Amino acid sequence: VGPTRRTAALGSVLSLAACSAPAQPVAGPLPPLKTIAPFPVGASVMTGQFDDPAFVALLTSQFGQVTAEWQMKMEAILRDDGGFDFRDADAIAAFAAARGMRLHGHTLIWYSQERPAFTRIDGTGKRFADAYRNYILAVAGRYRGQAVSWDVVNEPVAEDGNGYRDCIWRRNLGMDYVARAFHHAREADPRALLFLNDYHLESRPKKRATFLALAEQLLKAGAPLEGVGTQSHLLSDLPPGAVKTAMRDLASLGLPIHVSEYDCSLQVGPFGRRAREAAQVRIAAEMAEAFMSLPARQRFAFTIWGVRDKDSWLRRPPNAGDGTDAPLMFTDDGRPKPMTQAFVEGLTRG
Ligand code: 9MR
Repeated sequence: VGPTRRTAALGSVLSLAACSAPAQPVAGPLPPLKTIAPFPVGASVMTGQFDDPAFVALLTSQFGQVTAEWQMKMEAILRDDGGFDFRDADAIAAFAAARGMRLHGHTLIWYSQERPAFTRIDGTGKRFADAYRNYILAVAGRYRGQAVSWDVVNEPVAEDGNGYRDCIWRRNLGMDYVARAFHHAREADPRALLFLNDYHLESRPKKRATFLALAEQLLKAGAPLEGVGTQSHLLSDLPPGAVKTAMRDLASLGLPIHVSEYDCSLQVGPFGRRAREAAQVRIAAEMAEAFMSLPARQRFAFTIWGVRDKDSWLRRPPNAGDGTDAPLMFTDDGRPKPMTQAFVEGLTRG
């Protein structure tokens, strides 16, 4: 029986090692993120999640701010006929208001949100410019007094950091589309803090430099740019130190910084699940330390792009890979993870 049992035991060990088990939850409780961090901690949300009591309980106990994951974008708000549909956006705003959570607006102008209401008037000059202004006034105006901030322009920098993206906004308004958006947002809401937001600013120094150059041009031209958003969709291959260097560069403008969409994917990284999880833990600690090293007035907020791993966009097609990614701070059943513990501990070391 000996060998048989040994083989069976070995077999079960191997199959355990081979299956990509979700990250182990942290043993023992952690203080809620919103009580321990000396800055607002946010999460992205979708209205469908509000019917899930476990989600709502976890969200409201851990986070003090929300961003709509997609329902305050043009794709949700702007109908093909040019009319507005604010139902989902209003539901998110009402949810936040009812629970005393801050609302961050995301996003007014994004290259990827080309909608029929605009493609129809492509190339019409003043007509296009008027519709552009009208859209921003309508959306930012609707949440005036409630949204504390807006991502006014999202992802303007080219993927490789070489200049700026081509898009319907730029083709019609020139690069001035960015400054215009900020002026219109200011007109709509005199008090919301206005952000320029982009991603891969940690992993691509060139993209970061181009992003910062745009921010500087905007400031020089008198556009009401008031904060920089670094999405921080990180991969577990990010080398040590990259986060700190990026944070220091981004802080050089003196503006508040929003880590606006943090997650850390295990789909890319060192060989093996364990090594990737270890990198994810190290990166979470570095993020906390880097954010804490900013002067308090520059720590606008730290937002995580989802709550539980199963809520992540990286678990949904077409971005799900093999379906086992675990990029967020809580397990599928709502428990904090090693990366969460590392983040909390990193807060005290910044
Ligand atoms: O996670 C978001 C996903 O649910 C939406 O379908 C998608 C399109 O609206 O946008 C995703 O969020 C993106 C964010 O708005 C901007 N930065 C990248 C995010 C992940 O793709």
